[in-house]
Formats: sequence, C-alpha cells, structure tokens
Amino acid sequence: MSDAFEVKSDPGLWEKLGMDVERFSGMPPMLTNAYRNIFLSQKNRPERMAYFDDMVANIHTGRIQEICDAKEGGKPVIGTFCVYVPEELVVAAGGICIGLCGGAQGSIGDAEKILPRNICPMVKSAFGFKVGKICPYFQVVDLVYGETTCDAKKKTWELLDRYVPTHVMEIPQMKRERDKRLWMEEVKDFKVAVDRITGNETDFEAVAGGIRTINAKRAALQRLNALRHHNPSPISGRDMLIIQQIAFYDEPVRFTEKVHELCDELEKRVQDGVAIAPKETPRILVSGTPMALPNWKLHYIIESAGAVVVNEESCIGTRYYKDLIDEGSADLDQQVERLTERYMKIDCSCFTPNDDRIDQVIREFEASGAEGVIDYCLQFCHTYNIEAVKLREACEARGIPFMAIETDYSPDDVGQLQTRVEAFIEQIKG
Ligand code: BJ8
Repeated sequence: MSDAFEVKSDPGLWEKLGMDVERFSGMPPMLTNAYRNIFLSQKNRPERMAYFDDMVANIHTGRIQEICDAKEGGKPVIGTFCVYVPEELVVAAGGICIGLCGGAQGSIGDAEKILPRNICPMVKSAFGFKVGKICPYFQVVDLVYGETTCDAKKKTWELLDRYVPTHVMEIPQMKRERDKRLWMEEVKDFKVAVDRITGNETDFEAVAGGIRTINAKRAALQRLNALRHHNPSPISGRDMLIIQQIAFYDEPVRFTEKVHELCDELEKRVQDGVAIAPKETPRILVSGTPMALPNWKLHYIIESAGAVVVNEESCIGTRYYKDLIDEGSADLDQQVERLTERYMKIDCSCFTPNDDRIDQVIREFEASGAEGVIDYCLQFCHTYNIEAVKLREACEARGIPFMAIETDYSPDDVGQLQTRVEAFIEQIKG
C-alpha cells in the first residue's frame, strides 16, 4: 500500500483556480513522502483507514473538483478558521464549509513578507497560503469567515480581506448573559450572509437538516473517540488526528458514514484484542491549540518514542465534537437559540474565565485512560500559554504527570522535543 499511495496532481484544475502552479507542483510529492513515512509505515492499521488515506490522496484534486462542481451548481463555499463558525447554517443553505487553518511551514515565508514574524504560526501559515496562491481550498471559496478570538487572527483578517472577501464574527470574550445575546446576533448575521450567496432564505426545515447532518458527524466522531479509549487502543493517535483533520474538508454525510464503518471495524478489533500497540504502552492525552493539516509533528514524536496518543482536547479534537445541538426546536428562533447555546459551550482559552476547559481536560483524561497530559501550545498563542499554568496546577493537584510544550511548524526543535517527550514517557513508566 505504502508505495502505491500518491497524493494526486491536477495542474489544469489548479491553473483554473488561479494558483501558482509551478510552485504548488512540488507539494504533492512532499506530502506523499511525509504521509508514507508517518502514516503508512505503521504496522497493523485498521483496514478502513483506506478511505481516509484516499481523502489525503485526493486532497488537491478529487475533493477540489467536487467543491468546484457544487459551486457551479450555486452552492455557497465558505472558508473558516475557527470551530465557532456555525457550519450547520452553511449546510442548511446547501453549501460547503471548509476549515482553512494552516498547518504547514512552507507558506510561513510568504506570510512573513507582510505580517510580523512573532505571531502564531497557524495564522501565518493560512495567510501565506492565500498570498502565495498555494492552496486550492483558499482559491475556491466564495468568502471566508474570520472571528475575533485572538489578536493575531482579528488583525490579520483586515489584511486578508485584500485577497479574498473576509467577513468577521465578533466572538465575545466572556460568557455572561449579555455576551450570549451579542453572540446570538452574530449567529443571525452569519445566517443572513450565507443566505445572501444563495439568494434564498433558509427556513426551519433546512436548518433542522443542517443541524441533523452536523450532529450526526459529531456523534460519529464521539463514537470513534470512545472506541480508541480502550486499552489497548485499536487505532493510533496519528490516525485519529488525520481523521479529525479530514473532518474539516470532507463532505459531512459521506464522512459520517465512513467514520461509522471504521468504528464497526474497531469494535471488532476490541473484541478480538487486536491493537495498534501493546496494553502496557504509555497513554498520552494531548491538550491545547489545534493541529491543522499537515501538522503531525507532536503526534509523530510521541508515538515514535513508544507511547500512544489516546485523546486530543483540541479544536481538531474533542472541542469540535463534544457538544451536540438539541434537535427538538419548535421554530427557527428556537433553533438559532439552541445553536447559540451549543457554540457558547466551546471552551476556547480566548474566554475569561475559562475554568470549564480545565475540568474538561480532567474529565477526558479520566475517560481516555491516559497516563499523562502533554499541553501543546503554538508559539505566540498567549491565551493557551497562560492557561497552561492553571492546567498544570490542576494536573499536579491530582498527581497527573504533566508537560507543557511551546512550538511552531519548523523542524528546528524536533531533536529537543524528542528528548523531552522521551523523558516524560520514562517518568510515566516510573
Ligand atoms: S475556538 S482554539 S479554533 S480560536 S493558536 S490562532 S487562538 S494564537 S486557533 Fe482556535 Fe477557535 Fe479558539 Fe479553537 Fe490564535 Fe492561539 Fe494561534 Fe489559535
């Protein structure tokens, strides 16, 4: 399988999208190599990972073509950078929601020609993808929806708007009643903006459909995450990570079906005692900032050091799917209200206070059978970095081994991280 795997190219399609084709042509071979080394080299992977491997192979071709076809059919295509943007409303309008956060080092240089260097790599990577014309997803969206979660993002949107129409939602920073009211108005405005693209107002039935579709997707991911919590784990952390990353660009109904098929296989593996690593393998919960595609750095380091990642408390992880929306609304107003309530449960560190997140990490630590917490913070993300202080205190008070790391996308600190992670795993082994 490993040698047969190839990330596909389609220069004709990329040309039509206005990309820098010559430069982008180097990307599929690089991704092919990385994917073979990091994912396909694993022994005893679940067979149903084949679908997700295929999604990676088609990341710059087949899936892009599907999105182009939908767009030609008048469906809105909206790019987002945060799990606060309510994708239910995009799906309700028949549209497609694509996560555009950047996880690659290759676009950072493009961004740094314009943006300051000392800001979050996720923001720089995404911005660089657009200005360098090296991301087909950025090229295909009708518009992007940013938010005011952190300073790096909210100020970058002002510049991004020069390259692609950029709307901004105001995310409150506290969770009082008045903040919830503000957020509800933002959700309503978002619905209007999406509907404006189609020219039709989405009604109660359509919104109910959007909520059902995305609830089903989140429920499938919950089922999958619960299955990997078995000890020994039937699936590796890096395979879980790639699935959670694909959740941000795949078609949601098909994705849900494929996640359930994988879950069926994992259930069988659990019954038969088939695992990705032996029972005594140290189990790590990773918490913190999201890991956008193709950021696999920390998972690869942890699992290469002989541990297994059993949970991601992250927006590309449980923060994305832990909460569903009540489907029993009587009318559109109630739907919007319930949608708003669900989104206000997201415990991003941009909020103050945000103690719910600390409690959530502890709950997930217990549910996953983890033996240590590695808190992952992208460089210059002040809110997660400072919140790590409280998380450390909560872990230490319970005798939970804890390590905080701050890193970016460059390979420069890999050796140092390997040494630290190996020492942490030794500590867990006692
Ligand atoms: S809800 S975590 S997706 S904001 S890591 S860009 S915060 S400096 S990504 Fe996030 Fe929404 Fe919160 Fe989730 Fe800024 Fe921090 Fe960078 Fe971040």
